[in-house]
Amino acid sequence: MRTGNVPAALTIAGSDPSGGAGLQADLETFAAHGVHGCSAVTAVTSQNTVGITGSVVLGADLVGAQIEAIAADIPIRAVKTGMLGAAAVVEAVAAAIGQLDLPQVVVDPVMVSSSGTRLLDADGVQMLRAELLPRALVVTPNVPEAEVLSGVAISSPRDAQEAARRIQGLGCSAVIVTGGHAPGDEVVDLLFDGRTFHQCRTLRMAAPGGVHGTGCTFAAAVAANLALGCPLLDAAARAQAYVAGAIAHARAIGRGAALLDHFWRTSG
Ligand code: PXL
Repeated sequence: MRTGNVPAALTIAGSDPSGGAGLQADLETFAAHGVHGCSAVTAVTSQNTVGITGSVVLGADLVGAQIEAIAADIPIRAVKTGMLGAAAVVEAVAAAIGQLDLPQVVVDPVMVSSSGTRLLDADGVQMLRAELLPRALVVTPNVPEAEVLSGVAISSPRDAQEAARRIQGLGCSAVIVTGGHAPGDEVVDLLFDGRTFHQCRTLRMAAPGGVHGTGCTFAAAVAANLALGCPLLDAAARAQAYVAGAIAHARAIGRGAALLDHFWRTSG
C-alpha cells in the first residue's frame, strides 16, 4: 500500500447527473488538483445540460450523518458547500461543521440554477446568513447572490464593495464576489477579508450558448487550493485561472449549455 499525504477535501452539495455542476463538478475539480474528494449528498436533481426537471432534498439527519462518518475517518483539510436545498439542511450542515470543527469552509451560496430554477427558498437563505456564514472562511457569491445576501443592488464596482462589506459583516472571515455575471471584457473577482479589498482579474472567455457549473467549480477550486496549503488570496487567484481555462476548453457534450473541461491542464 502506498502511504502518502494526499490531502482530502469534502464537498457538501447536490447531484447534477449531467456532470456539469454540483458535486460531480466539485469532485472532478478536486481530482484535477490532486486532492482526494469526499462528498456528502444534500439533494438529488434530475437535469441535463438544457435544464432541471426535478429535485428531492435529503433529510437533514442523513446529511449530518454523512459528514460525521467522513470526519470520523478522514482528515479533511477544506470543505466546500454548494446546493443545500432547505433550511433544515443548512442548519444541520452548520451544526456539523461547528461540532466537528471542520477547517477552511468555502460556502458557495447556491440559490438559483443557471437555467433559472430556485434551489434554496427564503427560509434557507435566512438560515445560511444566520448559521452557516459565521462558520465560513470564505463565501463566494456571484452578483445576484451577493445582492440577496447583502440587500445591496449592484450596478458598479463601488456597489460590489459595499455588498462585500455587508456580507463579511455577517460573520465570515472573507468574501469573494465573483465577476462572471457582471458586464465587461474582464472578469473581476472582488475579495474582501475584513480589512482590505483585493481584485483578481482575467480576460473574459467567450462562451457561446453558455456554460454550466462555473460557480461550483470556482468554489471547489478555492477549497482544493486551500487543502493544498495555499493562503486564501493565492487560492482565489489560482481558482480564477483554473475556471478561465476550463471555460476556454468547454465542450458541447449535450444539446444545451457547454460543460467545463475540468482536466484541461492535463488532457492534451
Ligand atoms: O450551479 C448551481 C448548482 C449547484 N448544485 C446543483 C445544481 C446547480 C445548478 O444547476 O444542479 C446540484
